[in-house]
Amino acid sequence: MKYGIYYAYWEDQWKADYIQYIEKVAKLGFDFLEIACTPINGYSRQTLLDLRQCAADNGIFLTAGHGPSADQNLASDNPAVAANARAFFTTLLKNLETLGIHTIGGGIYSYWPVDYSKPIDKPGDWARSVAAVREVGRVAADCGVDYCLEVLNRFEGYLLNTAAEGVKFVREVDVPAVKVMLDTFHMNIEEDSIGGAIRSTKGLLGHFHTGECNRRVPGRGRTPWHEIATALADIGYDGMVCMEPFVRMGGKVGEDIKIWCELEPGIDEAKMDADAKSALDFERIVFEGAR
Ligand SMILES: [Mn+2]
Repeated sequence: MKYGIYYAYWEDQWKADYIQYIEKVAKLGFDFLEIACTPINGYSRQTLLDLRQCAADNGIFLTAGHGPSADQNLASDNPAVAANARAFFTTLLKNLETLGIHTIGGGIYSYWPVDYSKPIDKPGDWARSVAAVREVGRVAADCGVDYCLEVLNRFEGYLLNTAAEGVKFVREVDVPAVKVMLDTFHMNIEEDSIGGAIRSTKGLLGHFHTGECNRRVPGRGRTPWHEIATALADIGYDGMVCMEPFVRMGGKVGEDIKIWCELEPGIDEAKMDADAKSALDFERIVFEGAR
């Protein structure tokens, strides 16, 4: 297994100076850093190459996360929006190839956060999204990128709420580079059995997010980590485990993640670093111990 963390733990916007986080997480002992895609299509080729080199120089690799905006929605019934979304992901995947990134994950079959003031057409969006993800997934394969569809809880998405839906969708897409992605925070809300949900994705699981039920760092809450680690071992998952903690209010990140209380009162950057490091140690013990 490889262990990583999402940069947005420390930031309140969906973009940042990623160089500082590459250096930070390498020092903390992580294998990889997950970055947000929001700024990537605006980067020059040199900036992409500089980021890639920085990761290599620090002995880590990068993965990508993305919550598509409404105009990047592959499932849209508006042909102009769907075309824009396909163009966005095609450009993005080529940029990820330049960055040396081999994994993108998130609600990259829909958009996020969903606007529930509008009517939802799940069957129509599902069919449109399967066709569009098949097309984009082939581009991903050409770029050497696994296109990982994150199963999200009902309050954040409506197309894939359970591992069973993720598996069904990925089988319909039927492109090997398109995989299922699970997240312990979302599974806690939607799955009868977290271990069972993980086992149901055998052979199709491409990426894995960890966090407690309230998105604090792994190991601080009541998430069944032993059950999760055992299930991942049972299906022979040897991929990436990316912790995705969010503990601070404020900014676009706090707004989109819905952080309305102080989860770690008075926390500063040094304490956040120490918490990330101890959560990394916890994950290595629990996940490697189950294998
Ligand atoms: Mn996640």
